[in-house]
This record gives sequence, structure tokens and C-alpha cells, in this order.
Amino acid sequence: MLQSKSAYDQFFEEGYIFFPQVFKGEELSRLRAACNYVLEQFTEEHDRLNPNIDFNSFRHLNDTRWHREGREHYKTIMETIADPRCLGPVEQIFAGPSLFRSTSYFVNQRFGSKNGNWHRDSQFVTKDEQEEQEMLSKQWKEKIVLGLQFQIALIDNDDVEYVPYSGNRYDSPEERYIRLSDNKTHNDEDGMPNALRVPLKAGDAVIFNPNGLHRGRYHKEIPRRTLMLTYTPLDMKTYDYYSNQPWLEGPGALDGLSLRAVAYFTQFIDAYRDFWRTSKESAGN
Ligand SMILES: O=C(O)CCC(=O)C(=O)O
Ligand SMILES: [Fe+2]
Repeated sequence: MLQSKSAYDQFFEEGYIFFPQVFKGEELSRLRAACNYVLEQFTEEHDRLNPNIDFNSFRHLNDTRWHREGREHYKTIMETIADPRCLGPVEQIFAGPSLFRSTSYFVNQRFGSKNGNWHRDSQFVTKDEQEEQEMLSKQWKEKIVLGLQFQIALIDNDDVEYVPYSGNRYDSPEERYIRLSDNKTHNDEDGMPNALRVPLKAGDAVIFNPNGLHRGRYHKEIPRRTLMLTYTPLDMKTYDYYSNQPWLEGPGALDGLSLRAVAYFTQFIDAYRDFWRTSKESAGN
């Protein structure tokens, strides 16, 4: 039977798309080794600076400071960001070209556990509920999405929970109670109606509409190694910590990459070069 719905419609209607076995075999092992290589260094630095403090994610696995000893893992991460298996689905949803934004690595906490907070990412970029509702209404009307996250599980994991069909409408009273009421003090409670846990096998990926209701789970006994690639539409540059990656302007940063990856990152560097230089100057470097 023909698949009845386009990825574009699936995203805007149901809000999430599952991609089985985007990477497998040797390639998957290489990507996992590359991300864990950075994780090991990040953990060492984090524990030195913040002893006994948990973390469940960090950004910028492609920062050249993690790759001074060799370029193999750096190249693996950079090639994955620009890989057509990741860009294809993302650009289908954007209905146009993408621009790289950032990498994150989600890992299980080591010392304690917590249930994630139900949220819509739109709540983090608006000052109150009214502003959030206005922003969402505009995005629903114009069918725009400001950014997308392509999560690739590098080991089996089902920490992400999503409420299907919640990305293109506002909260029901039950949903609103959990997400927002009493100063968001209920947002880690169970009982979200119709919540779906997304079971990923190593190598599977998921894209979900970040304006829909979702949360992660951060339990120390549930192993997680999930690489998250974030992209924006090419014409929606965003200047912040995520896009601030001046190391990519450093000498030789694109050496040895495929022509396709060089082209993709050249576009990223061209888009943000001025921003990086200005932020460097204002930081007094
Ligand atoms: O994958 C997760 O743990 C949640 C990620 C998330 O909600 C986010 O990055 O906004
Ligand atoms: Fe989120």
C-alpha cells in the first residue's frame, strides 16, 4: 500500500516522525564512539568545575577544542550534521533549505533521577502565556516552524514522551493543568492524556514538533546516549549561544571534509561570521 501522508503533513498534523535505522552497523558505532569521546572530555571538565553536580545534556560536540588530539571524531560529527539522511527529512518539513544551528548530546544523569517537565519550546521564548498563544497562533496560521531537532539514539532509549496532534492546537484544560498551572509546579507529574513514549532502537531517529507537548526523562538507571542535531530554515538565522560557534572560522576547520559538508558549513560560517566577530569583541577577546 502507498504511504498515505507526506512527511510534511505528518509533522504538522501528528507532530512527530519516526525514522528507523538512519544509521547502522559500522557507521553507527563510529558516530557513537565520536560522541562518547567528547562526552568523556566534557564529563572530566564538568566534574572539575562542578563536583557532584548532575547534567543530562551538553552542547557543541563539534567544538574544535574537544578534538585537538585528532580529527577523526570531529569529522564523523561534522559529516553527520551535513548528512543527507538528516538534512533530507528536515528540509522536507521546512519545505526549503536548512541552516545548521547546533549539536547537543543527551545522556542519563549519574547521581540522581528526575522526571522531565512537560513543556512546549514556545514557552521558553515568550514572556507569558498570552504572548505564547499569539506566537503559536501565528505559526499555525502561516505553517512555519522556527527550528527542528533531529534526535538520533545511539543506544536503545525511550526517554522522550510526546502528545501526538498537540503541535497545532493549544492545551486542553487537563494539559494546561500539568504544563502551566500553579506556577508550573505540576509539570513533572504523570497522567498527561494520550502521551506517547517514543521507543528508539540504536540508530533510529525522531523529529518532533517542539511546539507540541513533550518532555524527556532523566533517570540515572536508564542509559541514554542521544545525539540531537538542531536546524533552522535558511532564512531564519538566530543569534545566540547555540549558533555562536566561532571555532568553525579557525584555520583548517573544514579541512578533510567532504565537498558536501564543506558547502553546508561554508553557508553556516557565512551566515554567522559577523555575529561571531561582534560577540568576540564585546566579550573583550
Ligand atoms: O530529549 C529530551 O530529553 C528533551 C529535549 C527537549 O525537550 C528540548 O530540547 O527542548
Ligand atoms: Fe523541548
